[in-house]
Amino acid sequence: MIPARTVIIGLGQTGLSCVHYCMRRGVRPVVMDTRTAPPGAEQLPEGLECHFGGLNAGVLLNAELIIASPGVPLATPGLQQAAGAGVEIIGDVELFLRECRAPVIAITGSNGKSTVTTLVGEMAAEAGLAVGVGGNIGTPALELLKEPLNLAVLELSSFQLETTPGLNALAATVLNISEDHLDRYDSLAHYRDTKLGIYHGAGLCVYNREDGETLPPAGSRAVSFGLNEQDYGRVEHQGERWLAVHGEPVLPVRELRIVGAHNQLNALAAMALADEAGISRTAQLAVLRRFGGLAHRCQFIAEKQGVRWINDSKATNVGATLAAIDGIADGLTGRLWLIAGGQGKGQDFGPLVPLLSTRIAGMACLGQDRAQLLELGDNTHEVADMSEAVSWCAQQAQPGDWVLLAPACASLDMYSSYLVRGDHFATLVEAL
Ligand code: UMA
Ligand code: ADP
Repeated sequence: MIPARTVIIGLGQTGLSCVHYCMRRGVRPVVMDTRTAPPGAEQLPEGLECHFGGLNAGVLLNAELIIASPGVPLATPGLQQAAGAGVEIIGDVELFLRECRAPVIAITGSNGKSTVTTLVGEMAAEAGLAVGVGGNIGTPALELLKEPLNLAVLELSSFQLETTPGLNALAATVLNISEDHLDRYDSLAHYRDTKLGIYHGAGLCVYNREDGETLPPAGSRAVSFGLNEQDYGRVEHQGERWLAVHGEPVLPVRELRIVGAHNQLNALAAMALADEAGISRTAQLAVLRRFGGLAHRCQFIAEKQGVRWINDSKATNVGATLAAIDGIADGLTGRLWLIAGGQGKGQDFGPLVPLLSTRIAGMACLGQDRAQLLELGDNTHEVADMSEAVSWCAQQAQPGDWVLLAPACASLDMYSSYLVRGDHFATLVEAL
């Protein structure tokens, strides 16, 4: 039941999906956004009460239910005040769960979420299930209610988990924890604890035994994935390395199209989740054999004058950039040129320093936080924008070298999303 006095905060994709959901249930919500001209305003139904340019504390205090978009922290003073006065505040995912009758597989982590979410979704479809895939990956969860489902696969950000108290997933995973979103959380521990909320009420917790920060609470029913033989892991078999389940080899790593140890972990996590949903191994392996990876994740763009150009625009934190560099290492014989920069979100870029003196020949630094990157080594170079970054790398690189866009930063200072950033890079490379 949606109460009559419902307030929706945020007019992005999530907020709009919540407005439509309420309207379909006969409730006309009040809409607020802290921005003066929020992007979805033109798509609102006529005559809704709207407050833009800030939150209206009086209306919030009088609400029966507040639905907050992920971009709005619960720590926002107006929300704190309303929560203090006993007003219920939830997010779109909680609203979805209250209506969804299908079991839910829930996926979070600093990196690899979209890859694992897509793998599990494709495995379920391959097994013939009516599966809905949504959440942080791009389709707001409420959109999934439009079709009858027998499984929902949700990618959840820490922002969404803040407002999802009743998850109770069939199986849930925290893939890994590394620094991200420290402009929103006061510490890494706070960010991690928010992510670990995904295990709340889960039938099975799938954790990364290589990363102690992903451990579920004591007493949980749990299984792990990692690179040794245990649970979901790897073994040597017939002279090569295989993915394995409880020590039994199931697929030679060579047959995976996604590369790098991080993607082997992603595949293992996906298998663990899919097993809990009763998806056959045959369906799982068919997907693992054909899935070539998502766009903007270590995506090969072009070879120009013997130089390979790779787009990993989705690397929006340092952990992802490190994984991308590791992932492509096997095929690289020449030097590596990196393009990085954008919004650093309060991260420590220190982990890039050892790479600048070993594996990275030079780094073009752009965007809002480029000064922090420039000071990491002698082989950094300031550029004004992506166009200059691509030209500089093209001048430096010799045949056999690779150029990688893996910015370790969000794109929002220069682009509307990482997708637009990656597309711009690809266009510039194609034009070389
Ligand atoms: N904003 C305001 N004031 C408001 C409301 C929003 O300034 O009152 C700003 C936010 O700070 C943010 C932007 O508007 O910069 C968008 O926020 P939003 O909550 O309206 O976002 P949506 O368009 O609803 O998209 C959200 C997710 N975005 C965020 O969490 C910021 C999308 O994840 C997700 O795909 C979508 O819901 C559907 O579920 C994107 C993302 O960047 C990919 N996620 C972060 C990440 O992956 O690192 C968490
Ligand atoms: P997310 O949805 O969490 O951002 P993606 O699957 O879109 O994750 O991958 C984003 C980037 O993170 C990739 O381009 C890659 O560089 C890196 N990455 C992917 N999987 C992992 C992993 N398991 N561990 C560390 N980094 C990863």
